[in-house]
Amino acid sequence: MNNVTTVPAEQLSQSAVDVLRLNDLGSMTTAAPNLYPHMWSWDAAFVAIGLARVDVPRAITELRTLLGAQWATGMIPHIVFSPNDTDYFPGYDRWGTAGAAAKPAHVRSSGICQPPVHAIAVRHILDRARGNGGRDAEAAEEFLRESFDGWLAWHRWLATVRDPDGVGLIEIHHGWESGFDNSPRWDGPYSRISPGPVPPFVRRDTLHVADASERPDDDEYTKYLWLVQQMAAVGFDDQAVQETVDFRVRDVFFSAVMAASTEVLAGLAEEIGRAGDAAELKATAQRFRDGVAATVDTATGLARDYDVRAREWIATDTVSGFAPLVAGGDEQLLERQRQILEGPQWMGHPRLKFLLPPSTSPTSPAFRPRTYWRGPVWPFLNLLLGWAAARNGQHRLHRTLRSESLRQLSDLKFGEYYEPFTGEALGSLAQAWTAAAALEWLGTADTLQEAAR
Ligand code: 2M8
Repeated sequence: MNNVTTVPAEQLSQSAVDVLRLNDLGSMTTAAPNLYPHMWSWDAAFVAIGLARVDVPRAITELRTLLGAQWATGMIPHIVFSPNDTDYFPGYDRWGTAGAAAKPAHVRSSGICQPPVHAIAVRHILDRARGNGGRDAEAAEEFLRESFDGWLAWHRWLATVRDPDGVGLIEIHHGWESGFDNSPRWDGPYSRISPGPVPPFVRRDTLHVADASERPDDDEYTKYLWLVQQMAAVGFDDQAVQETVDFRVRDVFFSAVMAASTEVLAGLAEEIGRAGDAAELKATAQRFRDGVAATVDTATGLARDYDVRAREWIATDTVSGFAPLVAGGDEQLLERQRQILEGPQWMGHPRLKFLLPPSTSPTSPAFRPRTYWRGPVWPFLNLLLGWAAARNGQHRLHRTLRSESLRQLSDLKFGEYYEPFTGEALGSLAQAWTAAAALEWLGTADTLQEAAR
């Protein structure tokens, strides 16, 4: 294998495994040791992808734990709180989900969701396990059959409750649901929110990063908590939340993950003889691919979000503009997107340390190289883009993302995010999904890349 790490590949692999062990609470992996001492939904999916490279049964356990927190509606919550006493804020009590009718009584979770990467993770587990054969293969096949209805319910809930008009775009009710918490994408919608009274709070996140300015500010947090309060006030009831919450946005990147993952789930359905479900899922995937493609601004070539409350498009120079590359679809659109992504405003920007897309383009006035979702490079996202590039047959792009990611991750810090120009690891170190990304990149066979040479 032609690895391009600047440390021996075995050392990177071992360090990544060590990070996953450090975060391992037994049946769940914390997103990071101090800053995020609980399980996050889409982090868990990436963690499972990484774990599948080294320990298939443990990868299965990760997804089983997450699915065990599924609400009666089908929603998979964005945080599953660990039983440990931690100083994460807002914790379970502050979420106010204890009285939510749809939450199973034994589950301690938040009341919102995150992008559905999970079926993609199941696919990875199955493929690795089949490669290993024996007990791994048996366990993965069994897990697929056991968990399929849970994933199906999750995708159906998203496709109906979160796309009530059937436009092929997922509506979110909090920036946290996007996973791109304080991205410039949400500045417009948040600027229109005037929070009501929010009980006093003490943040903990700023204690766990070297510099508080890398995190969202207090005004942003007040609005984050206000939205949680609004949802708690109506018991996190889907219909009531939609009618009352101040933040209603169609998130194009979430929708792209939905399209990609639903297509994968359709494939899994076929494998276990669920032809009717497979047909339904394929149609849903197509609806979301179309929905994502329809957001593209023909002038810029980038996809946009849509603010439902303000009835306006949200056009930003953020990496979410490449949602069609994740969703898949029309060849011409994907080719244009790939050219923009590899061009001077993104991966080809002359000041970049590594040829990897920053979360906001360095040419945008909104770009902040050290501030969370406003500019830094996020390794897990590059893994997702790489996976999609391989699926799209864009082997050169896959090869670049892989080799540059492996060089970036050779610092062995497994940063939550990276300063694009210096390559400095920022936010939390020993971030679980970053370690998982390293393992998956290391394991990705070069045959994909050879095919393109
Ligand atoms: C960040 O989000 C959480 C809130 O959900 C936080 O800031 O406390 C985001 O980067 C999100 O995408 C990620 O899943 C989470 C855990 O890594 O951290």
